[in-house]
Amino acid sequence: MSGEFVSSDQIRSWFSAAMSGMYREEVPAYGTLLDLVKEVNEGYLDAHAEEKERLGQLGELERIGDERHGAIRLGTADELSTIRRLFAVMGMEPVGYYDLSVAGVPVHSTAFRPIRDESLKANPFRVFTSLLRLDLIADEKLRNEAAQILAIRQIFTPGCIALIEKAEANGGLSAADGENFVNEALETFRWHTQASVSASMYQKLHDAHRLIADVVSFRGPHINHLTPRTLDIDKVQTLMPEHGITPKAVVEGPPTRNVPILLRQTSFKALQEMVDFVVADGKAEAGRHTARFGEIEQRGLALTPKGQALYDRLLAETRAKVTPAADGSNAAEYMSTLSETFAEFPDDLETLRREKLGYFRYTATGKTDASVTAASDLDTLLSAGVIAADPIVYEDFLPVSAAGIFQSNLGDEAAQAFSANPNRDRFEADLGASVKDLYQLYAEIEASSLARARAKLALAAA
Ligand code: OOG
Ligand code: NI
Repeated sequence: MSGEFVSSDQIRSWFSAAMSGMYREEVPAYGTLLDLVKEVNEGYLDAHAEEKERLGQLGELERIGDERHGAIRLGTADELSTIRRLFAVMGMEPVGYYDLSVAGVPVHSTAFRPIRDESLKANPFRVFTSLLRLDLIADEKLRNEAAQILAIRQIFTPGCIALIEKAEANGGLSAADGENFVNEALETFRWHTQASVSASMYQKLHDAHRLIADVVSFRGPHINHLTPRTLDIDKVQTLMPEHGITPKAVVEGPPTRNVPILLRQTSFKALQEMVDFVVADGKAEAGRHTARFGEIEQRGLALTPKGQALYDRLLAETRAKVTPAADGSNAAEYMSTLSETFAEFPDDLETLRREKLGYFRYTATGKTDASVTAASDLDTLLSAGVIAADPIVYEDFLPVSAAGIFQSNLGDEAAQAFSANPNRDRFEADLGASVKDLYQLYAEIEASSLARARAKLALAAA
C-alpha cells in the first residue's frame, strides 16, 4: 500500500515551491531578494571552493537554493491543532516553544519543520507559527469581541480538511491527492484584500496592538514573510539598498564570525497594502494594512545547551551596553559592541567541538590507519584523519531575534510592555501535542552519525 503514496518530503517540496511562487506574485520585492540571494550564494561558492566541495559531500549543497522558512500567526486553539495536522501531511512537526510576550508581542510560537536528517536534506522548509494570546489583551470587551470574530472564521478549505483526514486514515496520500492537497493548503496562506471586520473594529484592534489587528481582521493567516537562506548575510545586507530594498538597521543574532553559529537574520519593512473593510452603516471603506515583509537568514552551527547559554549571556551583555534603537541611529555602535563582546566565544571548529559548544556530524573519510580501530576514542580517530567532523546546521529560531523581526515590522509604537509570561502547557494543550526538544534532535543526529562512522570503520577493518 505504502508504495502508492507520494513521500511527505515530496509534498513538502511541492508546497514550499508553490508557496514561493505565490509569494513572488504577491510581494514583488521577494522575487528581487531571491535573485539577489542566488547571485550572492553563487559568488560565495565560487570564491570558497573548499566550502563548496564540503557542502557537496555532505549533501547540503542542493538544499541551499531551495531553502526557506515562512511565518504565520493564528487566532485560535482549533486553528493551531488543525495546522499541526496539515503540516504533518508534509512531514513537518512542532519543534521548540518560543515565548514572545517578554518582547512585547502577545503571541507564543513553535516551528513546524522536518526532523529527520534525510528529510532535512531533501527539503528543510519550516514555518514559524504563532498563536495570538488574547489573554494578554487587557480590555475585556475587546477581548471577547476578538474571540467571537475568530470563532466563526474557517481558515481551511473543506477539500484541505478532507485530504488531511484521508492522509491520517490511510497513512499517506497518492501523488494526485498530494498535488491537490498542496493547492488546497495554499489557500490557507493566501493574502485576502477583503477584511472580515469594519474599519472601526480594525482601528480598535489596532489600537490594542497592531499584531492583534493583523490576526483578527482577516479571513486567514496570510503568510507574512518567506525567507531564503544566504551564505553571506553581510553581503546581501549591503547590496539590498542597491536593489531598492531597505533592510532593518541591524542584523539579528550573533556577529560576523569565521565559524557561523546559530542564525543571523535581517528583514525589510512591511508593505502597505490596500484593504477593503466590511461595510458598516451602509458605507464601504477602503483602508491600509501593513503585515507582509521580506527577510533573509544565514544559518550556522547548532549549539549545545552549554553553547546556547554562552550565546545568551553574551547577547544579554551586549544589549545591556547598547540596545539597538528602532531608527537605526546606534546600529554601528551595536554591531561593534556585539563583535567585541562575542570575542569570548571560540571561533574555530576544533575548539567549539572540544569544548562541546556545538553539535557535529561525524563521517568516515575512507582513509585507513593501522594504529587505530573503530573503537579508538573519538579524538584519536579525528587526529588520525579516519573520521571527519562537520558542523550540524541550526534548523530552529531564536526568541530574541524573532522578537526583533516582529518589532521591526510592526513599527515602534507596537513595542508594548507585557510581562514575561510563558505558558507552554497551555500552548501544547491548544496544539494537541507536545513540542519536540530541539537539543535532543541535534544530539540524536550527532550520535547516529558517529555510530555510522564507527560501523563503517569496523567494516573496512574486517
Ligand atoms: C514571525 C517572526 C519570527 C523569525 O525568522 O525569527 C520569524 C512573525 O513576524 O510572524 O519569522
Ligand atoms: Ni522569519
